[in-house]
Amino acid sequence: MPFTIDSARNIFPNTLAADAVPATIGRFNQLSAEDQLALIWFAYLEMGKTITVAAPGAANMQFAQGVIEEMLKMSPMEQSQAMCDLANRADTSIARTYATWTPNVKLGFWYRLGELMEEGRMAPIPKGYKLSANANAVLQTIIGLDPGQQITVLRNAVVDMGFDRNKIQNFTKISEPVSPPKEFSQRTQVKIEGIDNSTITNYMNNLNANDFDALIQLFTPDGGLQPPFRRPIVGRENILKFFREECQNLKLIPERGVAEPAEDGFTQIKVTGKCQTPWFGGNVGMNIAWRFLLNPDNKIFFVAIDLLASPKELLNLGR
Ligand code: ECH
Ligand code: GLY
Ligand code: GLY
Repeated sequence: MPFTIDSARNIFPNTLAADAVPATIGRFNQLSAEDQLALIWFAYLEMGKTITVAAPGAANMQFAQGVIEEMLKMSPMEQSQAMCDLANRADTSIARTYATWTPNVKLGFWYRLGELMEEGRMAPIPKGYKLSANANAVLQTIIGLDPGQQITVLRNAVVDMGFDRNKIQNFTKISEPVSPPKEFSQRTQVKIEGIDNSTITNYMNNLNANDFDALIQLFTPDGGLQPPFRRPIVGRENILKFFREECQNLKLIPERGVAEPAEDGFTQIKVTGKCQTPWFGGNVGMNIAWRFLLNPDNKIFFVAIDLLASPKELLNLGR
């Protein structure tokens, strides 16, 4: 039977993903808006002791600027309400605008609000706010996760806030501009123990160079890409859009892999290694697996990116 995107998702089934992330997000979503915001504040402070987040680029911030200025004019009570509305996914004009932003714009917005809260220009999480018992339990879970999982929980919490975009008519996404790919002289070449497939190395090198036009050529027209904890994105046009909106300035550091024949002349390849986000740079190395399915022409029919449960999983290349 020929592969479908659905059947391709099951290659290398014993890959252990960090299920703690969706489980924690599920518990987080049950909390009140006040608890959610305070919990993130405490988690952010706690993480700040060991890892530093980079300031968002100016290009990224310009889109959030209007809402930030609008909020600066509000009374502290109204500011707190606007933040709760975002966490509650309420139908307000700010929560609608927020919904149109790509993840990096949303993260940049909260980064700036955090700064303003510290400066006393935005309503803070009240000193001595007492988390509910459930919220405190979620906070303790987050503190116990490894840094790559912690920042994934925070990112997902921020991405999920705002009004439901599916309920907005004439929805247009607001994204930071795409910077040009790296000069050839500036590019790096990965080396992956056990893998000498040109599609795989080109995938890593093109993504590291922000060369999304070259990168997308490696996929079949009906190919799919499954980011961590998400449904597959299918078709070249959609995948290219995802690369431009969410994948600038990532650093992929694949370490080792295994390649083996699959049905119908396809090849399945699993690679493990690290990935860094521009938000935390070398401070946080996420443990990642890439599960590729290549067609007989050596094009990518499917790739899943998994956030691994533990560093031990980096050595798990069996089936
Ligand atoms: C404050 C209190 C009130 C509420 C809030 C606050 C602010 C919170 C802030 C949080 C900032 C969090 C950040 C998180 C960033 C996380 C980034 C991650 C990136 C992961 C990327 C991966 C890439 C994988 C991929 C690979 C591929 O091969 C293909 C593409 C792709 C405190 C005010 C809210 C400010 C900055 C987790 C894994 C490898 C799939 C992308
Ligand atoms: N500071 C990281 C970013 O703007 O993506
Ligand atoms: N940019 C990270 C992700 O899609 O999970």
